[in-house]
Amino acid sequence: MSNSKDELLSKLKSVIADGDSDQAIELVRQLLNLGVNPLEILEKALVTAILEVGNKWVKNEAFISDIILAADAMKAAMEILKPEIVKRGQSIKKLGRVVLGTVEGDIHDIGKNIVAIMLEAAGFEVIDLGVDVSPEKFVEAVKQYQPDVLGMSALLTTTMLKQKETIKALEKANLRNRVKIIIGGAPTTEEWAKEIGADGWAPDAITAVEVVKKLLGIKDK
Ligand code: B1M
Repeated sequence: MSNSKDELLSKLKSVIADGDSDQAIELVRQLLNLGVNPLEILEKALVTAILEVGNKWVKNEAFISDIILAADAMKAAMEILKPEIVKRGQSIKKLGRVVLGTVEGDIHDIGKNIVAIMLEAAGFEVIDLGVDVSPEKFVEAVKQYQPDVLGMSALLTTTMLKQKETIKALEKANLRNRVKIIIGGAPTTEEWAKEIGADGWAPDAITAVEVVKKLLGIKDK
């Protein structure tokens, strides 16, 4: 079992890197049928595949089109994994509502989508605003959905400035104190979060869930 599991994980990683969505879906189904934990599939095959292609791109060993295809295959695989992850973490009572989005000018959504899945699995209601979300749209969403937490993801050093702008826009709209704010994304740091007046920061999706719980005073049983 462990051999075929490892083989399938490695095959899945390479078909995602090759951008083959159909094969990726098929392999995820096979791994789930073998009883492999969906989080293990996510980390060991999906995330490693996209980072490997990304590293090749940085070294001029891959084209941006390769990353786009790999990201599409990863998304197709995630569609199958998501319900499994959420099912395993299901809690009866919703712990709170989180509005989430990638900031304006930024279309990276793989990390944000993983954060959304983990939050849902932990029992939060997640309203995902998608990518390229302007400060105005975040402000409107806080008015409309009245979330407990607002989450902003940014993957570019240029777009992380939009996290700051959004907090300023919330202050201007007198909404800042109505919502806790968590930020994340590869170029962000805890210092940046403090500097812009966010309430929390997380380097990865698992920590994001812990931080959101902490911000809302939710203790694990
Ligand atoms: Co882009 N890209 N990209 N890219 N891309 C990076 C980010 C880059 C670091 C690559 C590099 O040069 N080394 C670089 C940014 C440099 C910088 O600003 N410092 C870069 C660049 C330059 C660009 C373009 C400008 C390239 C171009 O067009 N010339 C362009 C910009 C487009 C735009 O947004 N306007 C661009 C485009 C793209 C693609 C479309 C091809 C594709 C995105 C596809 C998609 O997302 N649908 C892409 C990808 C895939 C990457 C890399 C290779 C991988 C990003 C990723 O998905 N990581 C990336 C290089 C890298 O990171 N090594 C790169 C995996 C993911 C699981 O991790 O997103 O970090 P991550 O999320 C983690 C944590 O950060 C955290 O939890 C997640 C899960 O554990 N987290 C949060 C994330 N959000 C959070 C929110 C939270 C809390 C935690 O609270 C709310």
